[in-house]
Amino acid sequence: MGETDKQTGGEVLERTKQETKKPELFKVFLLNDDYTTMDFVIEILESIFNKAPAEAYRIMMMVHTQGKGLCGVYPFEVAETKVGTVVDRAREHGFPLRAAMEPE
Ligand code: TYC
Repeated sequence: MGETDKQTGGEVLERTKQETKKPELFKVFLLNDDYTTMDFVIEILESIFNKAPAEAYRIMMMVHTQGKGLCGVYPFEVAETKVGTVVDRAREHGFPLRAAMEPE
């Protein structure tokens, strides 16, 4: 029986917990490597992270020069799916590109 379903003699108990929880958000990063092409990373940023070309280029160069770059902030399942899609797409093309997620 859930927190909101407890009853006493026909009366519903007062709710003590917040009814809806805010989704926990996760940052998704791309990580640098020496083999993935810059064009492929830009394509990933445009197609998976919905970035405009100039922003995709900026993020790609951030990863290339700083080691990692923020691609977006998403609820857990969305972040997890994007990381998986990046890795699947990269492996299909023979690139070692990696993505990571961490709590916001
Ligand atoms: N360092 C790569 C190169 O010189 C380019 C690159 C950028 C790779 C971003 C991965 O996430 C990455 N070809």
